[in-house]
Amino acid sequence: MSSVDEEDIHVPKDHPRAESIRIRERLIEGFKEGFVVVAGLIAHGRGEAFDYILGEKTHKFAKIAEEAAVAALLLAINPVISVNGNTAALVPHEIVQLSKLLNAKLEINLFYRTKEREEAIKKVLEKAGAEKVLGVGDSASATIPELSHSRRKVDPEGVFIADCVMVPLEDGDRTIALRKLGKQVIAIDLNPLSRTAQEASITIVNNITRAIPEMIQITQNIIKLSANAG
Ligand code: PTJ
Repeated sequence: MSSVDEEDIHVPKDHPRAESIRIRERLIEGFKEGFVVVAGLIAHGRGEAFDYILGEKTHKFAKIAEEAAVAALLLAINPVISVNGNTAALVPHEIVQLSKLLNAKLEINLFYRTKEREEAIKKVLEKAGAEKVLGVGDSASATIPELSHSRRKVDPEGVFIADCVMVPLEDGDRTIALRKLGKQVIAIDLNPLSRTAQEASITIVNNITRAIPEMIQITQNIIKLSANAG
């Protein structure tokens, strides 16, 4: 489920690329609603190309990384999931569900930060069930040293004090800066050669539209196992 009503998207069901087109349409809708940036559409095209080459499926290496990421987030004292425009467009319900299961905070962090986009993404997440969204307006009052762009602004209750941060679909600078601060960084990035993918502590080379639902499943399995063991 996305923030966009699937009924509004007229993709013929029998189209051989129907799923890919539907996913693309979510970005377009997010763009029309003002919370996805033009560069987000370009980034999606790059992701699509890698996904196509990788066979549009979850590889074993991705599944292992997803399991490691869930374990790291469950073991963290202050886990945070960072959300940008593309993530909000592609997996709003799933990212909220995962944050609740993992007891991880949700923080908006944008490369192209504007008040309007922050508010729009906050609304998308709240509509998807989020109770608290960090990083909006004046609450992003702390700063990550060494970063000159808007991603340096973080929430003192969130990324600033986090020991483990998941950063889906990011550019590399912040990952490097967060690692220098001693934080564990989990990347979701279809480009295994990107600086984010190369610099993160754990890199999930998979489409976020598959990775997050799979991480939900992995978390639910772990919770069930520990309930049975306890
Ligand atoms: O919403 P903002 O202002 O924070 O801006 C977001 C973008 C995505 C524009 C910004 O973070 C950016 O410019 O990112 P990059 O540097 O283009 O990196 C995005 C990475 O995500 C690229 O390596 C893409 O291959 C990858 N990617 C794109 N779509 C997906 C993806 N990885 C996983 N799943 C996808 N669906």
